[in-house]
Amino acid sequence: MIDSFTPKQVAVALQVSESSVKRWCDQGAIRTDRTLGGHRRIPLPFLMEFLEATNRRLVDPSAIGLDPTDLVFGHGSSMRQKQSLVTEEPAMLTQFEKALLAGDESTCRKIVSNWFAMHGGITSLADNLLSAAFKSIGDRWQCGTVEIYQERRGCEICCQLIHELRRLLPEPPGNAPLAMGGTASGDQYQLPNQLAEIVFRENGWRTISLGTNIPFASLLSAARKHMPKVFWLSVSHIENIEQFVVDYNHFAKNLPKGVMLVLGGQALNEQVRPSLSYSAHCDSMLQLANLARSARGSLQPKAGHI
Ligand code: B12
Repeated sequence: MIDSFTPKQVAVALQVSESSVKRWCDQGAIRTDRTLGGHRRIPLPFLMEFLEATNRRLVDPSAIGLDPTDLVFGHGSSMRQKQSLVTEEPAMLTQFEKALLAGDESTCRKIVSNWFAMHGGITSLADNLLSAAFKSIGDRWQCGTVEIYQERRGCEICCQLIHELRRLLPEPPGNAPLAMGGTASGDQYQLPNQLAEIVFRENGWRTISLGTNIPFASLLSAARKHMPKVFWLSVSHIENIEQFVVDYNHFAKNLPKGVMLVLGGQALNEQVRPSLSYSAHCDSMLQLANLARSARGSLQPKAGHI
């Protein structure tokens, strides 16, 4: 995976001068590491942070070893193609789905890294690449044109890649607010739960993912023990709706005061949602990221109270 870059590489990737990048490093706009010899090095997560904070995109990702046009078109792609990476996303999605079904982990890794870098974070990767690819795989599984093992192997590959991205994120500060979550009994869906965790982490939260398929009583024990500011519940599958509503609402009612309960997942349709009590519901990881940012902002100590 990608590690860290020199100011010169980053300057070429952003199509700005090297001195601008060095200035941003020295001003703290781009968090920077130093080599033993004192040279500036910019780790990928810090570059991502900068892109997101300043609403910039990589103009030439190949300067930091990423080149989606190579993946989509093969070598020798024209400058015009390089300048319109966003319009190539449908082709990347098709290629990703193919690679997932073929079990081609290395192509999947390249596409995931490129998408992550192009968008400066996990949300678009989750909403526009992973969710879309698995939706199509699910439809093909239903039609019988995809083997069960191909779908499962695709999930294994993605779990692995998400784990690798997680390692790239900076450690949250010890005093950051805590978000905790997981899935309830009968829900075995790992990807959305892992992605929700990374969204919080990427937005400066400490996180505890409890994993999948956990009885509500045990989710409640975890919340009481660790007292998170936010508890996310990812709901992709409900075995018995009536039972779920009873168990869920008991859980929600008994959560310690002050814990914000945030729901998401494709099983929470219009039929189920009105019967549940919660603090917020998000349809996408983009919405969750916005919530994570604003909830964190409202928890920051005010000036003079530090
Ligand atoms: C992979 C998969 C599985 C795997 C999961 C493996 C694993 N280790 O995670 C396994 C094998 C468990 C599985 C089993 C089943 N599956 Co399945 N599965 C899928 C598949 C292909 C992909 C789901 C996925 O992981 N997507 C990737 C995530 C990232 O995307 P997402 O779910 O769209 O989530 C996005 C948003 O909803 C939101 N979001 C999601 N969760 C959360 C949480 C929070 C907090 C927030 C804020 C946002 C959020 O953000 C995400 C990113 O945009 C879907 C197809 C599809 N259309 O999704 C079928 C699908 C969901 N499965 C289906 C079925 C029928 C089943 C089974 C009932 C099959 C069976 N007969 O056994 C079982 C039930 C399992 C169970 N008890 O949990 C059907 C459901 C049909 C329906 N509407 O009822 C689908 C739609 C396939 C299909 N086309 O028929 N499945």
